[in-house]
Formats: sequence, structure tokens, C-alpha cells
Amino acid sequence: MLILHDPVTLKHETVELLGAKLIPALESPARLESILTAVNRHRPHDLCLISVQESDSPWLWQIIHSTHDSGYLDHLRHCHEDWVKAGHITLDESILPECFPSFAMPSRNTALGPPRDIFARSGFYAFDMSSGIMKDTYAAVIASANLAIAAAYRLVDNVSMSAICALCRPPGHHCDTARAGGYCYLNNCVLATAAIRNRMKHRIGPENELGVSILDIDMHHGNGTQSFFYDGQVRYVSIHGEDEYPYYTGKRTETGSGRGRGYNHNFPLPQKTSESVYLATLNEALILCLQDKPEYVVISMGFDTFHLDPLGGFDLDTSSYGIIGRTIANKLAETGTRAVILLEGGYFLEALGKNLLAFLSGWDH
Ligand code: SP5
Ligand code: ZN
Repeated sequence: MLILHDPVTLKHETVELLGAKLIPALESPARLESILTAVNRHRPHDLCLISVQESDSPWLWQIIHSTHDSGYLDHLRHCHEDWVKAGHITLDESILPECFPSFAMPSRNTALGPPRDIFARSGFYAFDMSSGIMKDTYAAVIASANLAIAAAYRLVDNVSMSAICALCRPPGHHCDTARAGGYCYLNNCVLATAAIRNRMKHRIGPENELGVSILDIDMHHGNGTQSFFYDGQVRYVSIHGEDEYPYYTGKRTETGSGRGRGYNHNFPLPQKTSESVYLATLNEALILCLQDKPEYVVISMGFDTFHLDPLGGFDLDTSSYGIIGRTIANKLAETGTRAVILLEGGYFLEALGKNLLAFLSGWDH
């Protein structure tokens, strides 16, 4: 299994408001360090870790601009500098928004354009207080997006690979076209999907969306990813904690709209769900995910389903991830479907590296 990494992703280190306390964000560089330690210890067996440069994916900017709002991209790029210049924070501090447009306010519509006030703008381009912006956030966010896109291109171009894994950080599945949230700034999963579709256009044609499906098995519902494809025919299948963050999405009744009706599938599961119930649900989810025999699946992989995770709640252990990896790989092999695996959440540092190794080793079995 090829694993892609970029050291620039380690530079993003910010704060969040959790349980009414301002704390160092649980989505921290230490997460990746836990993973890198585990992967390096395992080499040179069957895992190959490589660093990726921005120049490795020439379509990076085209894909980012076709996925995200240009005002939002400008904001991500410049807001930290603007806040420092205005004297609101020092160079080493982070921005956190404090007021968000609500449903009742017409300015919630991004089409009306961003507000001028810099506090207002930070809330306009976010939906929660878990996505701080520090001086290196933008660089890390672009590096993370680049990993997702580079992974997609490498997979499409190397027919002998059954899967490739990108160690994306920050994660992506909560943010939409113009709003950061849940530690996410650019939607890596949507970017990888766009990159695959870009690369395979000559085979499937621009109108046919059925060549790629998405499987999201982070603990949290991928509200952002769902929003991109809700009225399109890119199938989105998610297993996540019921009534967990991001709270307002992820119901079974959300099945897609317009020509996307029937292409969105949510499997909310209760707190402390057992391994056997989880695996039964995974099998159901995989059948839906593969029903159009897609050539590719993009997997939003989170390890916050671990039983000790501070944001988690399922009863999964390290060995469960081995079974999950093997189950997915075997099922995909039946349809010849190949996978881009993207890192999303997972916050129990002591086991994070081991859990990822178990998943990838199970995949390669
Ligand atoms: C990518 C990702 O995993 N983002 C998750 C962001 C969650 N942020 C807020 C979590 C609030 C959790 N409340 C405690 C629930 C403990 N079961
Ligand atoms: Zn999560």
C-alpha cells in the first residue's frame, strides 16, 4: 500500500471551543506524528510512505477553484494576516469566529457576497468554533488537498494498485463550498472525487457520475461531502454516530434530491455500537456503495469510531480496523473497484497509528 504524506500538513496547530472551554484543538500535529511513528516502524514491509510536492498535481488549483467558493478561498488565504494587521491577534494566535449568519438572516446566502467587517467575515465563512485559523493553516490546508488529488491521480494512472492512502490533515468531510467547520477547511474527499472524474473523463464522459462512489466511515456524518452531491448522482454512503456532531444532518431520511434522489444513504448508529452490528452495517453500506459497479470509491476514513476516542462512541478496537479493512478490500475486489483512502478524524493518539496500520494491513492481507 502506498501512503502519501506532506510534512507541511504538520504545521497547522490551532485552538477550538469544546464544552465551553478554549483548548488546543484535538485535531493536532501529534495525530500525524502517532501515525508516522507507527508507519515508519512497520517499513519496509508492505507500506511505502512518500512525501508529495504541490507540483505533483498540476490540476490542483483548477480542481480547488471548481469545488470551493472564490471568496472563501481568498478568506482562508488572507484572514490571518488581516487579523494580525488590525491588531486583533498576534502572529502566534488563532482566529475563531464568534457570530454566524442564521437561517433568518438573508446574508447567510453566500451569493450576496461576504461582509466587510473582519469579524463578520470569519463567521460568514465558518459554521462552528472548532476550525481555528493560524498563520500556517492555509499552507497545510493546500498541502492536505494536494495529497488527496495526488492520490486520486496516482491511483487512476496505476491500474495495478487496488488502493492508495493519503494522510490528509486537516481533514475535509465537514466543510462545504464556502464554510469551514469540524476541523475541516477544504473538502479533500470531494477534491479527490473531482480529480478522479477529471482523469477518467475520456472513459465515462462528463455527464456520467456513476464511475465514483463515496464511503464515509468517520465517526461523524460528512455533512459537507453530502451537501456537494445531494442533488447529483455521485453516491454518498455514510456510517456515523446518531445524534453526534454535526447534529443537524445524517438522518436516514436524507436520501438525496432531484436527480440525486436515491443516491444518498445515511446509517446512523447509537453510542457504543458493537463490532458485530458495525460490521453488519458496513456490509449493507458496501452493497449500496457498489451497486452501480463504480470504478472507484473514495473512502473518508476516520478512527474516531475507536472505543477510547474522546469524540467517539462505538465499541471498536484495534483488531476491528483490521477486519474493516479486509471486509472493504474483499467487497471492492468483487467489482474490480479501486479505492482512494483519505484520513479524516481519530483523536486517541496512543492508538491512532496502530489503528491505521491495522486497517491498511487488513486491506492488503
Ligand atoms: C473530522 C472530525 O472528526 N471532526 C469532528 C469535529 C467535532 N467537533 C465537536 C465535537 C463535539 C463533541 N461533543 C462530545 C461528544 C462525546 N461523545
Ligand atoms: Zn470525525
